[in-house]
Amino acid sequence: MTALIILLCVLLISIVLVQIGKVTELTAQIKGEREVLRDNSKWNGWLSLVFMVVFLVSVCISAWEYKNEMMGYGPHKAASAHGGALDDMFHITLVLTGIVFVICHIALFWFAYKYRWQEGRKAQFIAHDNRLELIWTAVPAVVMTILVVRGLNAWNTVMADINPNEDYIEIEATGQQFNWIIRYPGPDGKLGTRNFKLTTANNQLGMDFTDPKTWDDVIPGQELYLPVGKKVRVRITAKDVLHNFYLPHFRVKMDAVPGMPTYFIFTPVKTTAEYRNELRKYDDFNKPNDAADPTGPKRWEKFEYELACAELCGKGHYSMKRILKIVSQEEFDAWYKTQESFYLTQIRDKDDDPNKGKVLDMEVRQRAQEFSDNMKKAVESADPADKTLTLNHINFESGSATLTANSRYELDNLVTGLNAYSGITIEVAGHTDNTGDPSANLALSGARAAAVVKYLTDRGISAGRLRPKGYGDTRPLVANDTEENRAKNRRTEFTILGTSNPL
Ligand SMILES: [Cu+2]
Repeated sequence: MTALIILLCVLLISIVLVQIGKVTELTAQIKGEREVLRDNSKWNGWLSLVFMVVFLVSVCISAWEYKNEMMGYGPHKAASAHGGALDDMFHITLVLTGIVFVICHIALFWFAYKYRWQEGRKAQFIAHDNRLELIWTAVPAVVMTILVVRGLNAWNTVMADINPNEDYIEIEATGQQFNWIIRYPGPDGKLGTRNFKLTTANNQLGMDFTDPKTWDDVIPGQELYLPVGKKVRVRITAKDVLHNFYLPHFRVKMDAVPGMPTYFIFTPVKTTAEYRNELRKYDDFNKPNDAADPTGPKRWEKFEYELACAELCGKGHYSMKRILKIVSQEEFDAWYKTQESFYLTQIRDKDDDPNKGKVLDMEVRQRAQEFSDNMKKAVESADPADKTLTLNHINFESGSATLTANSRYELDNLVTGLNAYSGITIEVAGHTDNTGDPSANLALSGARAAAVVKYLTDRGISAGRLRPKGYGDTRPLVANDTEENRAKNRRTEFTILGTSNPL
């Protein structure tokens, strides 16, 4: 339907133009060709002048009107350390080309007016002029050289790679239709290896989980945080088509190319809060953010730095927008602490995990720390309820009292604890769920407690400090109604019975 209307409009306009042409021809016949030519030339000349004035005035008005929205002017000064240098380059280019722009337009329309057709006036032809040629070749060449050399210098400074001794944070941005996957390194400060062949639905980046550096890597949610004043190196890649990593307020813009990693380094120098305070000084930003809600938050209050894709990469291109918050180092650390490892939360012990069934060094360290904290609390607490601890990572082969190989880590933690608090005696308690015969359960739990005690005595803990006891299914933690709950009830615990030498 729309196409039909457009077609009809085009047809109508053509008819109108043809008719106007016919009318002009008719008037020319009546008035005489020369007179019409003179009239037309005069009108064309004057209209050129009017156009020139309206055009140049409009350029000035629109620049004035939007001066506070443009990057590099008013409140939108660069928020990165290198941004000022790039803004200066744009300013110089704008001034130089602006002068040429205004002079060219005035000359163009003024000449169209001044040298319009007039009775008896003849055109003058200049065949060749070496001096003129030289001037208009040399002047732009010199100006261009200055601009390009300055530009190259600025570019080389901006793109200088990190010196490995510097304090910096490296993050990774992977563009895909239609979102950015941003990866932060974990506490080790290093991003883990990737291999596109390992890409699956759960592992969209193809992270290689046999590389310990990937274990603590973090893929944060929608909002990204970076600390102010710290150098950031962004490793930029793409999975499907060209994208472009664009942080307009920081003057950062770099193509994300499939198969060819690129990077950008920048140092944010203004926090989001500081930028908002800058905006606050301008009337334009004290208007309500939502015109329909005049009492609502002001524009400056709603300001956020944004990450966008600056490559028209497909239909959902616009949805690649992300919010970036620049905060103090303390706020950043607090946010970073809340971020969990992608591997440990999404992959660990699932089918995609190449380390399934193994205990990782970092888990051993983490569990040892947890165990020692809990043990300290249990020893120091006066509350009897705090005196019993569950040994979470001790497991037995199904239906038997044989400890699994991975149980040794937790058992070693217990050995360390008993050596640290050499005065305490403990009861080691085995518990089962309610499946099967109660007397068999009782026997099994007793045998399991004894297996734990044997492990401990084999490692030098005096048997006099250890009391194995099987409780079978008599002391469930929760009702035995689901498989998950039954798993909770099958457990090994220890209770601190007393301290022969008070701490
Ligand atoms: Cu894109």
